[in-house]
Amino acid sequence: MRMASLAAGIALAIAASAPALAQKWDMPMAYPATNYHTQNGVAFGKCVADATAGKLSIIAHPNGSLFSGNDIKRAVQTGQAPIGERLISAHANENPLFGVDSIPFLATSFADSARLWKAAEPKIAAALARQNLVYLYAVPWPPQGFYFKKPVTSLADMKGIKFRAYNAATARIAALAGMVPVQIEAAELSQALATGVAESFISSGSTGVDSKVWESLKYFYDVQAWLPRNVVFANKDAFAALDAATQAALRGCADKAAVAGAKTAEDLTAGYLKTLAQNGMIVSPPSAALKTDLAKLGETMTEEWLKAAGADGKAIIDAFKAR
Ligand code: PCA
Repeated sequence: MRMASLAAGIALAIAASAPALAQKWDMPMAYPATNYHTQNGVAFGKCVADATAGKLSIIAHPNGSLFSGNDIKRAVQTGQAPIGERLISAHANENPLFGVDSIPFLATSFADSARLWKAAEPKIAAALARQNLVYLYAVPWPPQGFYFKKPVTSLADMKGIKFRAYNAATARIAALAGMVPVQIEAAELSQALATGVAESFISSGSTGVDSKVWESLKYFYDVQAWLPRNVVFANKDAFAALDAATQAALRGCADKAAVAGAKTAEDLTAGYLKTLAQNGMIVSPPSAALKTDLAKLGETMTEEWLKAAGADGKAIIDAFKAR
């Protein structure tokens, strides 16, 4: 008994005198463990553990298991989680700048998405900083296309369909097309489609494959509307409490994760559409009429976004268009 408490006392004294205790950071994430964003986040955590010789380890909690997607950002802001990953455009209601990556038909390729993000990144980081968050890195999803049960050749064909939305832009598309929007996290998408709560949506081939969407839907239109991003951020106080070397390790690994994640996304894009087709979906480009309708919708939504996002928004778009 005495020996045991003595040993415990010594262990405590050693731990307390160590320059910094080994820390574990739980990282809530919203997408499945097999998704490349999650795997990239796990690799980021391993990079941090290696760079800090185990002083900081990051434990990924995929699929909304720790906090559901929509709660992750607030959890990190309030310090309930020290770090997390979230689809940033889902928070465009807090700040229109968070929706810069979801303006229809503005940046539709990986190269353009990278240029747009480069123009937006400092302003996004500053906006997050005002919310008690430290921006670490962002990774794009593949281009967004439409999933439907029946063939759709114009906007008029969409009328009345229940449309799963994941941010303000997708809800706005539903409204402009006369569809009925329902907000649903990716983790609940399969179930929503199976039960008929949703009958259509816009997303990447990645999420279509994750959700085995062919079990409920038949048509994918590769309209390439935009490439939204997941952002990884830390709680400002948790970050500030780290020593300088650990902060630098986080930053360095974040920069690597941004590059690796974007490359993986691009490498996987064609394969996702192939998998959809192999499972019986009809994968095709939009009809000429649908393309025309969508271009108009894109113009409307670009104007609306510029109005909402003000001078900062305009500066980003101008920088993006300047090349
Ligand atoms: N997948 C996520 C966001 C964008 C994407 O491609 C989703 O559908 O929730």
